[in-house]
Amino acid sequence: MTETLGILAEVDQPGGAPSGGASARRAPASRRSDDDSGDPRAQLPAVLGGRPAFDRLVTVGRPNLPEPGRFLPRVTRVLASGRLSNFGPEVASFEARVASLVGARHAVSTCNATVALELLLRTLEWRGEVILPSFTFIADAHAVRAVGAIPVFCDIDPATHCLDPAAVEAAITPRTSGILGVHLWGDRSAARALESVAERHGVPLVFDAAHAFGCAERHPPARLVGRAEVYSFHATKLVHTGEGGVVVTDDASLAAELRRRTNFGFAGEDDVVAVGSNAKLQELSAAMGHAMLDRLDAIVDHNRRNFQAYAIVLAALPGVSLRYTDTGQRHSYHYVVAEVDQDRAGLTRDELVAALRLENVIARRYFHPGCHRAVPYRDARVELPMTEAVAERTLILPTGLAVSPDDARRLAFTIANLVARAHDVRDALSRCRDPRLPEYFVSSAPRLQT
Ligand code: T4K
Repeated sequence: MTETLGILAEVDQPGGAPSGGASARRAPASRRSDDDSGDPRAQLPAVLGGRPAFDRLVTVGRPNLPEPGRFLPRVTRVLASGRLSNFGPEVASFEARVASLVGARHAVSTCNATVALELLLRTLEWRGEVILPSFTFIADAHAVRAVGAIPVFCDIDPATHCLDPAAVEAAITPRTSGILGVHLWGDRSAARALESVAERHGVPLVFDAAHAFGCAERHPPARLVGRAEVYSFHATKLVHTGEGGVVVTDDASLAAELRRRTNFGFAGEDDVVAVGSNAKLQELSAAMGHAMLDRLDAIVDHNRRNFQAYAIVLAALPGVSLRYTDTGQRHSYHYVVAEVDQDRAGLTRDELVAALRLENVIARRYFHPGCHRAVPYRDARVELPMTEAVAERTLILPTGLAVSPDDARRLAFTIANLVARAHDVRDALSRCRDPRLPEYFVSSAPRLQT
């Protein structure tokens, strides 16, 4: 459910808090670009010749960094130990911390989440059809294909952006070997309904939880839903190890089997018992992971303040709404997800993303156009109307430690300013050839093909 009211109620508004996007919409189009008030509402958008809202790049995905004082001593210790990989003590203690934080009995770390997904599906011997969303990162489809299974893309519920349990139920056939759910944007609210469907049909269920670290159900008490979950610790994630991932499960034999497969399938010094890979996390990466976990609460708190700063402004702005699912979850606020209603905003999502690039803001249109439209998968020719509609209107806004709440507020007002001048912005974009525009925007623009 798109609902920002709950979080707005929690907002501790400082003096001079913004009054909302409505006033931004009244910004007079005749104001000069050299207005130095610092309020983006008083300035011409960059696409109309004004100065960019930011003098540095503000981007989705800028990594949160550990505190050097927590990270560097660990690095020194790892170097002194002479143990750099193959199940050293940093990895072991990092896995233990992760397992305890997510409430699972076992955590098996990997070099990234994509490989973790592959190993998991291979270990579970999913060789038939695998039901999964198309509205997710392409890694999910690749993992299914990599183990020789057939991806069956299923539509999402626009309220959660996650698999629609009813659509999943309808997609189950005797050939279904499993369901790969995704807690997109950290939203776990559809997980239990999916679990009911899976149980009713006796189909195994696992989750891609790449976005869900730091997100948990509050009520009822958190427990693992599905047989296993895969988290990503990529640099762009809430907590990261540079590159890395982990499979968590309560199943000891699954964990043992997975661990073997991360190490070439070795059961002993030279006894290979399964087809494996080299998917191990390094000690230095685990050191980074520890230092990031030390910062977890501070990062979530920072993200919450950024989210609130966005929410205050965007709540009053017609046409651009912030997604916030409050179904008794603890959030990480790692993804600031907005939806653009082009009829009300006067701009399409892509136009807004393009205009923001000229303001030195890199917002992303994750996960456009959906896996089912990607070259390797588009032969499937499935009809996913909800996926297509949501993929067309969703954009992700920058957050994390590299973005301050003031930046978030400024960015939200910049969006409000663009929407307030939508007609002029659209017109200027249609003539704009700035190389900073996204390649897809330029190549899809009819004006440049003439
Ligand atoms: N499942 C889901 C649902 C996922 O979202 C992902 C990964 C996976 C599975 C697979 O997990 P891993 O195998 O990666 O562990 C990025 C990430 O590469 C990818 O990990 C992530 N999802 C996805 C959502 O985002 P791109 O193609 O958008 O990356 P890129 O290079 O454009 O970077 C994103 C932004 O971050 C850019 O604006 C630049 C900035 N950035 C990035 C890095 C790596 C930095 O400022 N510094 C950096 O070090 O995929």
